[in-house]
Amino acid sequence: MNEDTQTVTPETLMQLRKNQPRFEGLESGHRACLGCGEALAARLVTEAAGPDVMIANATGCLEIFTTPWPESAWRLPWMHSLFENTGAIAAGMEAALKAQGKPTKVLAFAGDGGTFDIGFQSLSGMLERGHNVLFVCFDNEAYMNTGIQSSSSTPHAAMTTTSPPGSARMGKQNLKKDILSIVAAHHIPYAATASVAYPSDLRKKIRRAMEIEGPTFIQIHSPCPLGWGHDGADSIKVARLAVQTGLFPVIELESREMIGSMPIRNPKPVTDYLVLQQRFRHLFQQGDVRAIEELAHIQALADHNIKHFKLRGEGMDAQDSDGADTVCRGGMRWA
Ligand SMILES: Cc1ncc(C[n+]2csc(CCOP(=O)(O)OP(=O)(O)O)c2C)c(N)n1
Ligand code: SF4
Repeated sequence: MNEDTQTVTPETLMQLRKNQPRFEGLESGHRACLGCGEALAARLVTEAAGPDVMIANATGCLEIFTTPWPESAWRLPWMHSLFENTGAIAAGMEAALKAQGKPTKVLAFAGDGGTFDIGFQSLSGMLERGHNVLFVCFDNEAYMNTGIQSSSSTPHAAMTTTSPPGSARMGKQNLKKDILSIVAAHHIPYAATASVAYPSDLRKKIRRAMEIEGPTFIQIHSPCPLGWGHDGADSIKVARLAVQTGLFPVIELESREMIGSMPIRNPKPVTDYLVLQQRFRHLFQQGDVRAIEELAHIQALADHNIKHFKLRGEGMDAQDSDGADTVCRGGMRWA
């Protein structure tokens, strides 16, 4: 240790840290659509994870809009993996680092198609073998990069190119898969959901998932203006309503036990959320009995979530779905 480092006090270090620019793992100038929830989520995740990570990124929108050859928007070591092997690639990166005496968390990124469906087998293997990997699912509820095909994360009744509404059905017939429970059933130490509408909660969960040794998993609800059919300027509003209606519960599990949830102060009717999105427009056709039944069904799903996860808050709470993250960094209020 030289003389200079000996004179640095903890206070000086703290001040130096405060003066540091915020770390940005994803640079601006990528090619995501206006208001893309996935782009915002990836920026928040890398910001919270810090510079000492490597990323394996499945095929999908995030991979495509950040790396149009020969450019890259990443400021971190980043590797494109296939749809079906992201978990395995991340596990290999982690094992190689460990063998070199540089044990560090590796990040794995995938859309819902690359997590719930096509990448599930290698994700399951990685979790079961206990690799020190944080797997982040950017859940935009369909295969967006190839033209909005339905995935097992697509919510019930949503219109996609492979679940068009018509005389036979009102959009997607099946329910959204409960990936969090499936992942938690691998006995991993930490699994959580988060939303781009609540950046502080999201960052906190990323930091928590990074600290814990072993496989961790975070599912981030990420609106896609193109696939959901809403105005790009409304992405945060739409994401907040998904939480405030109870349709997307924000919860935290440790070893399968629920240890936290974001309370809902005043649950909003699901129609407030659905009506903003063209993928549900068939549910608002005047006089259509099937549409009325589907709306009641979706409301029942939200009510079930609120009851099952005990999401109903009691009075004002700065950290509930109305209070949390109501102020942006610049001091402006979210809509
Ligand atoms: C095995 C395999 N099947 C299909 C494709 C084609 N494909 C590339 S990206 C993509 C959609 C990705 O969807 P998702 O994982 O949900 O991510 P998003 O684009 O929505 O972010 C598909 C189907 C592929 N690359 N590999
Ligand atoms: S299609 Fe959706 S997920 Fe893909 S870049 Fe556009 S807004 Fe983002």
